[in-house]
Amino acid sequence: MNQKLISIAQNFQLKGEITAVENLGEGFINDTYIVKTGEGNPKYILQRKNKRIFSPIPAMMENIQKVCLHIKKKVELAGGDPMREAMTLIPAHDGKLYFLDEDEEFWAVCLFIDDTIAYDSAKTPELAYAGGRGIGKFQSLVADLKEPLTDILPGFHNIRYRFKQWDEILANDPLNRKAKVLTEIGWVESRRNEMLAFWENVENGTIPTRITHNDTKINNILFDKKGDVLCVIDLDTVLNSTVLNDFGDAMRSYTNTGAEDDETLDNVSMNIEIFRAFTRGYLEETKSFLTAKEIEYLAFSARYITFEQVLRFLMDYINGDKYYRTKSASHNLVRTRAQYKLLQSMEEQFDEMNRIVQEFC
Ligand code: GN1
Ligand code: MG
Repeated sequence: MNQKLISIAQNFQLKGEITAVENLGEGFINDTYIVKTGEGNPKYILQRKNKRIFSPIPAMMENIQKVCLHIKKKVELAGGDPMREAMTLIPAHDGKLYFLDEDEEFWAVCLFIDDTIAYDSAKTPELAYAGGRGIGKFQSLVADLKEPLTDILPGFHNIRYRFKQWDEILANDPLNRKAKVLTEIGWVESRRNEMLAFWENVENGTIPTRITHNDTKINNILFDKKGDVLCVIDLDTVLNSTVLNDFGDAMRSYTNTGAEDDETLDNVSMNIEIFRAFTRGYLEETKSFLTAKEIEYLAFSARYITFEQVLRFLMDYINGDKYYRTKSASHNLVRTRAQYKLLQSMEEQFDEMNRIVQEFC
């Protein structure tokens, strides 16, 4: 067993003796492990937080703690179980929400919630409906959190900022990859004005900003065995932004009939029945507080976030794969093409997506 990981975990206020530290999941950004502490004791999630992406990490952990404590309070008031329906951060022995190791890497621990299921895709409308309610409920639970959050990811879902990065990276073209992807660059450029025009509504306040999750992939939600959403996890990206990011990013993962990095493009398309079910669940929880503008752009947000992902994967490919963890030299390009196929499918079904939103709002 990895002695280094054990000694890192020992810096946190854990119950019992550590018996194992094992790899968990395949995150693109953080390194994640499960810490076991023997019969009768809880399990824990240990993560090395990526300081090259989230900065500063202590402020990020404060953001997460504010959101967790707020949700716990509301779950308790509603008679729920705050240890299962909200994440619980475990402090280090010095009371901090992180531990800084000798290599200046940041580590954090939270409680592992047992008896839950995380899915990588939404195969049934029932699961998508439950997922929609879960994200909607998360947004309504944090809607009245008044404490300010630190922006530890400036410009995260801001397409103006993403285009600025894009223009710089394309101008540098460090590995001379640009010439190989002129078609793909055209996909991004031909949508530049449309995407910037949408984002202007957020910049000028026509679309309000609220506390949002910003990484609502289906595997960032824990379901219980009955198929209901128990707890929304992976709160690194909680920020003040638009709820549309959460809806859009969820649709990017839930509705995809293929994988995010599918090499067989025929596998990839948007499943409109999954879109319908998620939208129904989401609006049940949120239509009481969403504005007419937010509802107007709900369907478009799926295109927006999927477009942004095409741009981010392609930009990372051109930049030499510095952001996302990749499994091969072309991985980011494969992801780009697969996400573009999904985007096209959304564009084709856009009228129907808008009709569905109207049906449930
Ligand atoms: C990253 O951390 P993870 O794997 O849940 C990324 C998201 C992307 C996603 C692509 C902080 O999410 O924005 O949409 O990969 N997170 C960050 O699947 O960049
Ligand atoms: Mg994440």
